Amino acid sequence: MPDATMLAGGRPFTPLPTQPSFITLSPEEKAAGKWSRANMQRAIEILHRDGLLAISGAVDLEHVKALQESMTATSKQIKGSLKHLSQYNHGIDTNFLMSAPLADPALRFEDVFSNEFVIAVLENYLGPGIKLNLLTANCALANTNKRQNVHKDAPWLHPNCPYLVNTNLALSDFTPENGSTEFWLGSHVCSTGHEQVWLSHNAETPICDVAPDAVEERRKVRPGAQITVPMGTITLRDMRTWHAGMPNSTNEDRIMTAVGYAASWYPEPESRMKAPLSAEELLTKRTDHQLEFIPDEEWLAIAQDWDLASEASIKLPDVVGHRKSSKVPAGEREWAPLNHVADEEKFVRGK
Ligand SMILES: O=C(O)CCC(=O)C(=O)O
Repeated sequence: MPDATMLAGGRPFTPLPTQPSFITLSPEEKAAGKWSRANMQRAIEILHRDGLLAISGAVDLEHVKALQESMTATSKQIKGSLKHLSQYNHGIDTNFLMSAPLADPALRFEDVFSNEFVIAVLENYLGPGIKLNLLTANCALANTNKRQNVHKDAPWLHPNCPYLVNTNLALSDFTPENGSTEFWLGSHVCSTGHEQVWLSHNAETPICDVAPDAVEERRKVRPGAQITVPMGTITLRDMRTWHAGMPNSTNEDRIMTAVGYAASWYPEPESRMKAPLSAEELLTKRTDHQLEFIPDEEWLAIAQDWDLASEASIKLPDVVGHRKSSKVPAGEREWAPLNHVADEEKFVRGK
């Protein structure tokens, strides 16, 4: 926790943290497969306050090691094939998206891809009936020196309440040296389209980036910081929370898996994220989903192709608020979050 400072009259005042707050599962919770009431309350309080929660002890470390070995070998293969900036995330050659080995039954771990503790927290934070809608992984490449802009994973006008949560499993110790993510805790609460960058005054939707002046204002209140979390930590991130991928100055790729969930009321995407058929039983075991299960051979052919410029590549799910009006299905035109941004209020930056 940050140091306490003194208020007038000698009362201590502890500033809000800039590092994630942890909950460590107790042996009793693990044996019961169920949170204690007190830890559930703590988890929900942390998520509402910070937009980020770290859980330790929820995943078997042998599973983490096995995934790290497999995915590090895959990241090396991917690196050999990268030619264009469109193959990196956000066009910065520091970080790319990958898929976890979901078609390999030996690596399809229930505590990673359908974790009962994670799901129980999200059924309270997002509300009952959550849907698994996102399966990715992030690789912060070894020996890199560029950072991403501060952004939200929301190139759309997002609802002003918890609506999507991404859950990341750290496959190694994450430190500022190896490119641990920079998080701006608490930014999920005060954030609207007014803080996002728009490419023109008449653009229908903003892009992910947070406007630089909004970043500087937020720095005065609660600055961003690169997190330090041990291997095997699961972080739950409200998708509105500002963050950035950072350079990795070590010789080892830094990888985390990602499983994302949507609130039950979140609209059906026009195109769902694809997943291998052999993983359907596991991925639908505890929650509903917004995935399209396809034969494993078809999935394997595209699973590591994240080129934004390619039609054939695997794609993130599209979002109703991101579609051109002509493509919004009937009945969904009422997509209108509270944070309407008038054209003249938009922070505009060209490409
Ligand atoms: O890998 C990370 O640390 C985060 C990367 C990120 O935010 C992104 O690529 O959008």
